[in-house]
Amino acid sequence: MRSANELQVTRDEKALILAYDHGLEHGPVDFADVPASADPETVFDVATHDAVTAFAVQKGLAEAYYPSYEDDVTLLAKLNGTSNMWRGEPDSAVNWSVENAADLGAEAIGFTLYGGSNNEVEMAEEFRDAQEAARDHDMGVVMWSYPRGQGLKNDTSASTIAYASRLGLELGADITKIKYPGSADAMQWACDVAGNTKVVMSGGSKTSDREFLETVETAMKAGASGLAVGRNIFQRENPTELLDALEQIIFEDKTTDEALTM
Ligand code: FBP
Repeated sequence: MRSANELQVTRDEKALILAYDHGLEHGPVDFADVPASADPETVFDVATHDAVTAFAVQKGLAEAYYPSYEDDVTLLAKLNGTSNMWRGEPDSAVNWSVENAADLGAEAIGFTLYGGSNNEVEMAEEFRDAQEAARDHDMGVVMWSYPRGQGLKNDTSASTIAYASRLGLELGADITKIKYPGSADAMQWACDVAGNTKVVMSGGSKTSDREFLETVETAMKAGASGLAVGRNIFQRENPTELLDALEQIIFEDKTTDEALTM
């Protein structure tokens, strides 16, 4: 079985995953502030930045655009996803098979698990099938571990986020993507219980450059292995500048102040 340090989607054991599944998960409203970001080519171009270790998209974008970028972009196939119009208990349709993603050239799969949802059991069983198929194809496995639903009052509490990162280890992810739990101590707890699974922080809604970089710096110092980010990159007019700074913090261990003055 592959070990996490053999992952094609990491650089020096760390990851900066650019996520661009928002057209499905949130809808075009996420592209309103920077209209060019609705054009997949614009964001595929951003994904060619050296700091980006993998680009997470749904099947349709991969089929239509990835062939033009296969030399410059590492594809992470986000297999499941649901639109924001769904009003039921949190759930995620499996839109893409591992076999098809492997044929397209994906190096890893991404899969959302809503622990605590009424649909957790079915989602975990779907994850099992995808995880085992990914092993057969020598692909990395990234879990979007987002507890939410009827079982949870606070889905970003320290104990919930630590549980989220542990689910990734228990169920066989190489990398587990969690929401930032609000403090260095809580992030450290989540990283400590993740064993040898790499933990990456989810970007969340757009914030200022400094606020975002300081949160990433805190997460890295607490034991995170990087970041999986969407809106904080493609909702900026000049995403390259922020990626340059993130590269310094994630891969060169620089502080926010150092990264902003380079
Ligand atoms: P952001 O950095 O924009 O938060 O993207 C990360 C991500 O996990 C995306 O892959 C996904 O579309 C989105 O967040 C889902 O966010 P939520 O379900 O919390 O609205």
